[in-house]
Amino acid sequence: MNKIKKHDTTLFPPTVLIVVLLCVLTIYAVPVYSTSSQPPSAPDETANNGQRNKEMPDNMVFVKGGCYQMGDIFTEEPSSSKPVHEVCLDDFYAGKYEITIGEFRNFTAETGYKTEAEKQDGCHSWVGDGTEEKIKNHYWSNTGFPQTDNHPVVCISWNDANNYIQWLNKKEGRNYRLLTEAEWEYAARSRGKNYLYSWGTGKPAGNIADESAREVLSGLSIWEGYRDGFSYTAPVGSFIANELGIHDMSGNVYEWVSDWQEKDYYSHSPRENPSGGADRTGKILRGGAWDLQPETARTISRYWNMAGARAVCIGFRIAHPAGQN
Ligand SMILES: [Ca+2]
Repeated sequence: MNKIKKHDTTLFPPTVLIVVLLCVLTIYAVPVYSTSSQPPSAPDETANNGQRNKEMPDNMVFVKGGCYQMGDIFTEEPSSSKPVHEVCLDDFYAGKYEITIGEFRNFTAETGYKTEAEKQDGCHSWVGDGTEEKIKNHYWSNTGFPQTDNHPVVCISWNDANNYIQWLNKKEGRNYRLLTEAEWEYAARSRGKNYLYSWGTGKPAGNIADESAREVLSGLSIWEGYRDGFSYTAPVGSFIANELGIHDMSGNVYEWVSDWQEKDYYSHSPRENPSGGADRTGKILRGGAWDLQPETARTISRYWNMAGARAVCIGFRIAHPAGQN
């Protein structure tokens, strides 16, 4: 187990370490909090315009492709986010929001689909103020904390997310998919800018583990002094969008991407449209969550879990290739 550092360099309390182990299973990188970041690239307000397909739904944001330096450009710390390497991407669309409970409910109502949490032994959840356990009767619409149809759906495995997408494609006649990991980071950094969090270089503007969360879960490691007002998940779009118009990439819920994980993948991944490693034991997650240490929400932080894993911190966002309906 890697040492997990928070910003004061002390280790997390044991309870939080357990949460990370259960909720995330494997710390794939060594998250190191840093307030230092390089100055952002000069904004180019027109660079993302002009090629949107008018038939795409409004909740899909066009992202013009390009090349950027993927990985941990902020520290010298060895991690799976090294080495920094150039990646070039085609145009694509990214969901403006994480998939909501209301959207997922449409899927289950129409198909009778049961998630892996429902069919098996539940969903990793919080118990009391600082312990996490897999609770058998916890699943996407019964998570143990308040949710509305506008909240991001959680307790969703990668397999569940994939099944939702296949249903949506059949229903709408499109080619939705998950973002690749490289697309996710490119979009979270507003087309590859040097942003440590998706909100850019300003003060935090997302639902992360904060003072509000610690009021109900005292064992959390939080962003000290920050209060986002949400103890659990927040309705999607509660915070300002990034420069591309995409909400909640840093924080709220971890987002499954399409890539399989692979040790040292960044050392040999292809430059053009990388689509993931060869080790089919786990899928990559990005963006951190409402209940995890704030550094998990960094744009360059990488984690993975089994494709069947589910937890109250895990949901997903959809994507679509450009040039197709
Ligand atoms: Ca919060």
